[in-house]
Amino acid sequence: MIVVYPSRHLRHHPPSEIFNGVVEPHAEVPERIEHIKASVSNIAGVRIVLPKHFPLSWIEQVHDSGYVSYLAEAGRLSGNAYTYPSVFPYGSGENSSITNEIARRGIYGFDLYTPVSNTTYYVACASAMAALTAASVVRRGEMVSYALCRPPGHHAERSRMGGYCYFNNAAIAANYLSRQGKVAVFDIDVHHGNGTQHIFYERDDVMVVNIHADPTYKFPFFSGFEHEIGVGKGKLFNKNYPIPLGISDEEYHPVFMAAVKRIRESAPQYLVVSVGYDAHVNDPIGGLRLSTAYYHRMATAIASLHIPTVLVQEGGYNTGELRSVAQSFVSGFLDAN
Ligand code: OKP
Ligand code: ZN
Repeated sequence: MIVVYPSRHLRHHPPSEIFNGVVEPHAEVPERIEHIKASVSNIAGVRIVLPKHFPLSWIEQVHDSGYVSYLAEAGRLSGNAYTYPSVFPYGSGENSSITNEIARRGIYGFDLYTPVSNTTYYVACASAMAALTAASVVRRGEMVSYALCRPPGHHAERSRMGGYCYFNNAAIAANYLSRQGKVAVFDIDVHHGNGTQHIFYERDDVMVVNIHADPTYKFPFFSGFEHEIGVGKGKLFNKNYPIPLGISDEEYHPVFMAAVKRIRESAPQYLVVSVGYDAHVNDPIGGLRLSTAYYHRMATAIASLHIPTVLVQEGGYNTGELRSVAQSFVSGFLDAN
């Protein structure tokens, strides 16, 4: 398995996140990817590579160009301090003519978890390039590849950052592969991948299947409900499986297998998996109770689909557990193949 490691992620270290007015240390820390990389590099059959460069047009097919340039410009204005949205977020920045810098921070972001500094654009590009590199490996004929994306991506919409995400790495990979045939995205991060849903909501060439903690109680709160099924020709090409907080392997499994069946039935040529390790029992923010061994079982079931698959890293915040959870997941994939 080729594993793509974007080493520039080490330049990304937001100090804090603000939830409901309270400042907390930022959960999305550099050690996450260092632990995952260290553990998977010990598995026989894994080869670690650096991202290759792809044209920026692959980012701009998924993200609004005003948003992409905002990320670069806001970073230059911030210097090496991180700036946060300073007005209440409203609406979407698509085709926005607003130039005021304070207002723009509210247009192009939807929360206070996702600050911008002068390294943000650069590290977000590298993370997207890692996803594209992994997608190109599968396009060349490998059955599986794994992009250790950081920052993560699945909350980033076409023109808004949020949930620690700037560019939607999984959506960028899926859109790239969609030029070859039908694609499915399977998001198993504990949080709803609202950005991926938003980006493909009107498309029938990329099916999006999401299994996550009920957004009534968990981030992103505003999206991820069962009635969100896509619009226009995208109708029925979006499927959400919200699940109650606190559930463990045996209760999760039937829902997971229903999602797998849905993917099998859509018969995609490629699969992109948004992999979060934050549904694990010891994750500090997830709220579910999956075991380390269950990650092996999930990987086996996904690999049994026999669809060329790009794994894209999203969340997972217990830095003490990430080594064993990643090891369980990746070896599940390799054992099945
Ligand atoms: C990003 B990804 C705890 C609140 C955490 C933000 C969650 C972002 C998750 N202080 N809220 O999907 O793993
Ligand atoms: Zn998550």
